[in-house]
Amino acid sequence: MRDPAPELSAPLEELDRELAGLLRAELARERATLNLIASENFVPRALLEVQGSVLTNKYADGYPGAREYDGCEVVDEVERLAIARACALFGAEHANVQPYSGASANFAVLRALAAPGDTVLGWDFTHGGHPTHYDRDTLTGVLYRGVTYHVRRDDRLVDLDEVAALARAERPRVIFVGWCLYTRHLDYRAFREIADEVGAVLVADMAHVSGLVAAGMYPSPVGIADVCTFTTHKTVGGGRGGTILCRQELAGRIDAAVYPGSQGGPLPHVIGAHALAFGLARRPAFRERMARTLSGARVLAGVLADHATETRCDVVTGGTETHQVVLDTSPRGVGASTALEDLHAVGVNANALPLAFDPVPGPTGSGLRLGTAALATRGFADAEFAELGEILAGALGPARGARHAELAGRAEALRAGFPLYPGLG
Ligand code: DSN
Repeated sequence: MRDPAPELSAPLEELDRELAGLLRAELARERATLNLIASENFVPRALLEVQGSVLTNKYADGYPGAREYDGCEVVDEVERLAIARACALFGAEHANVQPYSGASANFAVLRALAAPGDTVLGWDFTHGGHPTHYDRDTLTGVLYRGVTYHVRRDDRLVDLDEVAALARAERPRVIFVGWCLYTRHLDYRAFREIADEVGAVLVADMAHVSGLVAAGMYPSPVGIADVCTFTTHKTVGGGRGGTILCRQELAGRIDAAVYPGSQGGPLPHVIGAHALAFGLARRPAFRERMARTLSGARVLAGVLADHATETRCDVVTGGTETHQVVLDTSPRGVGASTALEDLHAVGVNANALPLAFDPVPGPTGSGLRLGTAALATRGFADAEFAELGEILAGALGPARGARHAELAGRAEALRAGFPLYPGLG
C-alpha cells in the first residue's frame, strides 16, 4: 500500500542526513568530554523521548481547562501533572510550568508584580547575580529601573548590609535574590525581612540550586519569597525551560503575565518533560544523585585548594556548599579564558565568568566556574571527582602544556567508566 505521507514516518537519517550528522556529532562531543559547565546537565533518555514526542504538534494557548484550541484534553492532563508534581516537589501552592526559559519566567514575574518604571533591586552580574534581575541589556532594565547589590570584598559573601541600605534608599518594588556564580548558602529570611521593611516583593531565582532545594540540600526560599523562579535544566536535570512557583493568591496574576502577558502558546513537549523531571526528582535516586553532586563539589574544591600554589588559582570562599566550585585565576595574570583553553585541551568543558573586584575586565574575567551536576548525573562519585581534581590541577599547573597528552588520557579513562547514553546514536 502506498504511504500517503512518507515524510511523517521516515527516520531522520533518511530524511535529512546533514542534520542527522550534526546530532551524531553532538552526541559524540558530549560523550568525549567531561562536562563541568555548572548550568548544564544530562537529561534521561526517556526525557529525550518526551521532548521528541507528538506533544510538539499541539497548540494549547491558555491553561488546562481553558484553552484557545480544541483537542487539548491530553495536553491538559500533561500540564496538570507537571504542575502537581512541581508543587509537591517544592511544597508550593501554585506552579506555572509554561515559561520558555528562566529569563522568560523572570520577565513574567516582573510583569505581574511591578509597573514599568518601578525600581528593581538585583544582584550584580559581575558579583555572581543574573542580568535579567536588573540589567539595561535585558528587558528588565529597559522597562524597570535596575539597582544592584554586591558581595563583600573580604569574604565574597553577599553584603546584606548593602542590600538593606539600598532597599531603604531606593524603595524597590521588587527585590531579586539568586545567583549564577556563588558557592554558599543564602539567608532568604534576611532578604524577607528587608523586603518587608520597605514593602517590596521578594523574588527568589533558584535556577542553579533548584535540584538541591528539591532534595533538601540547600535552603529553600519557597514559602519565604513571594515568588520563586527556576530553570528546569540545571541541577533539576530536566528539559530546557523555566517554572514559577508562588502562593495561590498570586496565581492569577502570574499566569496572566506568562500567557498572554509575555509569551505565546506553551510548548507541550517541554511541559511533558517537566512532568517527567519533577516526578523523577521525588525519587530516592535523585536525592542520592544530589548528595553525590554536593559531595563531589566539596572533593573537587579540596583537591584544587591543595594545588593552589602550583595552579595559581584560588578557590573562592575557600570551598563550597553548592554544586559549584569557583576558581579565581587572577594570580595567573591572564583571564580565565586561558584556563578554559587548558581544560579544553584535556577534554574538560567549563566556563568563565567575571568575579567580584575582578582585575581582568570583560565578560569572562578571572572566574573559572566548575559545576558537578552533569558528571554526578553521569555517575561520578567522590573518587572520580578526586581524580578529576588532579587532572584539572595538572592542566592548570606549571607544566600544563607538556602534560596535556597524559592528562587527556586520564580524562578519557575516567569517561570510559561512565558511558553516556549507551545504545543511543
Ligand atoms: N546561563 C546560565 C548560567 O550559565 O548560569 C544563567 O542564565
